Amino acid sequence: MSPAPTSDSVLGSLSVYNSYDKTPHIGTRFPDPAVQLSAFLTAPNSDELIKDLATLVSHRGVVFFSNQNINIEQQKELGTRLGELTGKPATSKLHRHPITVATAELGDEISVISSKGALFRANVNKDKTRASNGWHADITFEPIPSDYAILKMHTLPEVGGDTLWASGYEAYDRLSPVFKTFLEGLTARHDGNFFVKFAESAGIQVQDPRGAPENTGTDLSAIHPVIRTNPVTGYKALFVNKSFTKRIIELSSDESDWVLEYLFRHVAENHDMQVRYRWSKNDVAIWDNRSNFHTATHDYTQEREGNRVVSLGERPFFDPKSKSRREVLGLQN
Ligand SMILES: O=C(O)CCC(=O)C(=O)O
Ligand SMILES: [Fe+2]
Repeated sequence: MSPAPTSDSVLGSLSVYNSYDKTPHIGTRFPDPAVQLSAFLTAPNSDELIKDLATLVSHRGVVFFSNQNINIEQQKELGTRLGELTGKPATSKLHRHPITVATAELGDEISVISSKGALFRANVNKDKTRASNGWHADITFEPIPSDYAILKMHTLPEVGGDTLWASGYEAYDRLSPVFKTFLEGLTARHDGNFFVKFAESAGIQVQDPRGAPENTGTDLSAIHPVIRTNPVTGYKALFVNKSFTKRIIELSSDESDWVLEYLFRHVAENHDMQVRYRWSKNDVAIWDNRSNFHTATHDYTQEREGNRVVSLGERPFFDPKSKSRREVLGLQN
């Protein structure tokens, strides 16, 4: 049984705008370019709109807006307010990526996602590895990882360069009850130290601290629960990803490799818990990094570029009393 379309109770004040679900489990789109995020920032009910947007993103995983005029400063403001209005710690600000150079034209709180730039294409597909190796959630190597990310694409190839997202809620919900229980007791090490190696070879300093007092030092690794509770929805999500998660601490290394391999395939191979977005110029995607995964598609040769803001949330936790999305929505397993 698939879920009912996203209800007005989840859309809240955004239900006055036209929107539709891209798939049953993940992705909602506001197709009308008259709906502008920049206008949400100054509307009389601005806080209500932005809080409801954060709630919608947390429920639906990723939300798309068409042809947006939002500028860099506004994108940063939106990134900050999404988390602030949904209760994140006051010390969690916008992330400064370890290899974003402070002198970058747009400042160190913007990641330029570019087909030309070396930074965010570091290690990507240079060995012609499988495309499915790219699945990740942003910066999970940080002790305080991201709540929300906002990406606006301004330069696109005529065709190609789609982005895919997968639901961590649905990934959790599709596991058998005993496997769920087994995973709920476990923690895993996430590692982004390839960025340190990259910084050394490029002769740049690793940013420190990186948007929260806890995100400091040059060992880019952290231990997080394998199943994580999203504090906005209260739902449980799978929280290991192919790019950064290296080891389940409580298992032997062989067991860990085997379980992680299963979980990475579970995310990459269940295309019925994924959504794929074909970008148009100045489209914006906003996603919740706590309970979703995403991956780029390197199938084009023309230029492609966008600007990304990644905000920081809470230290990941697992609440044994939290519920599964399927349980709450009354969907059968
Ligand atoms: O380029 C893309 O499609 C996605 C890049 C990415 O992983 C991100 O913006 O966080
Ligand atoms: Fe990413």
